[in-house]
Amino acid sequence: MTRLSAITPSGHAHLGNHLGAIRRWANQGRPGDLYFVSDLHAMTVSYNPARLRVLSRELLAVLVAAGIEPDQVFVQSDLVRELGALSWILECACSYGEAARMTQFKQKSGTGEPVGTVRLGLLTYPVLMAADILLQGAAEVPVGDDQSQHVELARTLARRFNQTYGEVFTVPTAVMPPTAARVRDLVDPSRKMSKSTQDSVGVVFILDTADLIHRKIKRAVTDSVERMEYRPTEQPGLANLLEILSACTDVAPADLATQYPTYGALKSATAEAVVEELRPIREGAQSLLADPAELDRIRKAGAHRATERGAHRLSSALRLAGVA
Ligand code: AQP
Repeated sequence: MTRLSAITPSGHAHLGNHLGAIRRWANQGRPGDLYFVSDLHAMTVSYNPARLRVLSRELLAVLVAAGIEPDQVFVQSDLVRELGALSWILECACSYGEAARMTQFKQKSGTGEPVGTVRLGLLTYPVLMAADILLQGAAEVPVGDDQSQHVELARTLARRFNQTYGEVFTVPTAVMPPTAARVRDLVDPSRKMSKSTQDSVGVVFILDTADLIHRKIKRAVTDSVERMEYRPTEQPGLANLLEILSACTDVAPADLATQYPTYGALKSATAEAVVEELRPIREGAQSLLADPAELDRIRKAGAHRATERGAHRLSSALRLAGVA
């Protein structure tokens, strides 16, 4: 049974991506699972093409360096022809109303841009996501609350296609990943650490140097309470640091709070733990990025496998839909 997960190169991968997803993928993934860099999904908002290319490569290197088997990873755009074809078939099986009622579309299209200028891709990308899932025959898609509606759409489209034209697609199920650390921005703990945050001072990137990680964590916002306790609502900055250290050491945040006399001591310990947690990935990713031929080889092999995997589903879907 294949599980399919993705990460979007909307910025550099960060500590939150690592603790909340990548580390789990590497440690708890099963042999048939697939992971991909969803670069096509990064195009629904304004972006820089050269940067997107660099970030996609970097993210592929990070996934492999984190310990995900190279034969389980691929880059989405390497399947652009297959996905483009399947997306069109699925768009023609999807109503405008179904796409327009996606909560994420409503939220992201209501962020100040006049509605007429919102990219059509923002409306249709859940259908592309359905194509990602259905092309690979994924049975399970681990998603957070914000994406479960998209998997529901993929289920609807798979069932509709199967019933209308003929049985081709596995109907996928959204599965809730086990609760993982939700890492918050170090400077503004009211929001989660994000790749696309404009101000990177509060974001620890996986490829940051040890020195930079120390500086960022040292400048993390805490509070003036100066009370060493794990109280996420009253002291969110402090709780974030305790949770990060907990995720790196496997000691409960409340227990950690009793071990450090000052915020400064906690910050030093957290920075040290984060540096060590990220070190093997940073070093592994850097050596892959310094060996473009090897990274290209991994990428090509992944693209070949993923294309082969989906080939019979795509050709059946096209044939049953009356084209090609
Ligand atoms: N701060 C976080 N703490 C824990 N887990 C996180 N994830 C993201 N941020 C945190 C998890 O990383 C995986 C891949 O994320 P994604 O690329 O699908 O997009 P995202 O969740 O929207 O990630 P970002 O970093 O916040 O990117 P932008 O800025 O583009 O929105 C997911 O499993 C996610 O839960």
